[in-house]
Amino acid sequence: MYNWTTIKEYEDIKFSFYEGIAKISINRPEKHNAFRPQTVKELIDAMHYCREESAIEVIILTGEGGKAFCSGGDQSVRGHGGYIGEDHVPRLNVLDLQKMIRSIPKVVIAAVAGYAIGGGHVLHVVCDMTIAAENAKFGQTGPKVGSFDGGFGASYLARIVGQKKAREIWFLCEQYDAQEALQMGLVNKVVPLEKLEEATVAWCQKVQQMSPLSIRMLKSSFNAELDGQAGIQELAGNATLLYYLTDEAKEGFNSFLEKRKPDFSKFPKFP
Ligand code: S0N
Repeated sequence: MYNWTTIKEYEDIKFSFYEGIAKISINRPEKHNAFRPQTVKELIDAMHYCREESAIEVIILTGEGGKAFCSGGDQSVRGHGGYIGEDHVPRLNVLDLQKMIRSIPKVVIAAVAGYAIGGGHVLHVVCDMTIAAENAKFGQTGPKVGSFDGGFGASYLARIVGQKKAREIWFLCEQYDAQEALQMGLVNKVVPLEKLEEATVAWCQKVQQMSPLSIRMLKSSFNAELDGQAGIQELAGNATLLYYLTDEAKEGFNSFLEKRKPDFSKFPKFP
C-alpha cells in the first residue's frame, strides 16, 4: 500500500522510508522478534540515523510477521551477565536503545501486532504512542525467566498504568490482550491487524502536520518531569536551541566575532 524504500540493509532489522516516515522493523519472526545484541546494535544505528536525518520526521517501531512486535531478549544467547554476541561479550545494550527512543526529538510510534513481551514490552512502553492490532498481547516475564527491568520497565510503566497495575503486570507475569491494554492506558488505539500499518501511518501524517519545534519541546517537557537532571538537560538543550534562533543570541556571538562590546539594549525585557 505504501511505497517503502529501504534506507539501509541490516541483518536483523528492516529500515525503510516513506514520505518523511521511517519504519524500523525487527525481522526475526522465527523467534517472535526476540532481540540479540546484534539486533539492538542495528536498532541503535537506525535510531541514530533517524535523529540525524532531517528528512525523517516521525518514526514507526514495529516487528515483521504479524505475530510479534518483540518477545524481548533472545534467551538462547543469554549468558553470564547479559546477552552474548559474536564477540562473546555479555551485553544489556537494549537499555541504551530505550534511552534513545525517549530522547530522540521526534515522535516514535510503536505498531504492535502479536506479542510485546518482556524487554519487547518495555520497548513499546518507552515509545511515545502505541497502536495495537487486535491480536496484540502484552506482558512481562522477568520473574518467570530470571530477569527484571527496574528502570523504565518498572518506573515508567507505573507512571503509565499506575503502581498497582504495574506491580500486577510484573508480579503475576500474565498476558493482557489489546482491549485490556487500551483500558489501562497502556496503548492509545486498537485496530484490526490488517489496518495496523494504515492507522499508524495516518497518525504519523497527523504529527507531520504539526510544528516540529512544538513537538520537540513537548516531548522533552514530558520527559523532563520524570527524568531528573537528564530530563532537564534535554529540555534545557531545546531552550538553548530556541535561544540560538533569536537576534539577541546572535548579537552575542556577532559582537565577539566583530571584536566589539555586545549591545543588548534593544532587546525586550519581558515581564
Ligand atoms: C512470546 C511467547 C509468549 C509466545 O508463545 P508461543 O506463541 O507459544 O510461541 P513459542 O513457541 O514460545 O515461540 C515461537 C518461537 O520463538 C522462540 N522465542 C520466542 N521468544 C523468544 C525469546 N525471547 N528468546 C528466544 N527465542 C524465543 C521460541 O523458542 C520458538 O522457537 P522454537 O519453535 O524454535 O522453539 C513465548 O515465546 C515466550 O514466552 N517467549 C519468551 C519471552 C521472554 O521471556 N522474554 C525475555 C524477557 N526478558 C527480557 O526481555 C529481558 C530484556 C533485557 O535485556 C533486560 C533489560 C533491562 C534489564 C534487564 C534485562 C535482562 O535481561 O535481565
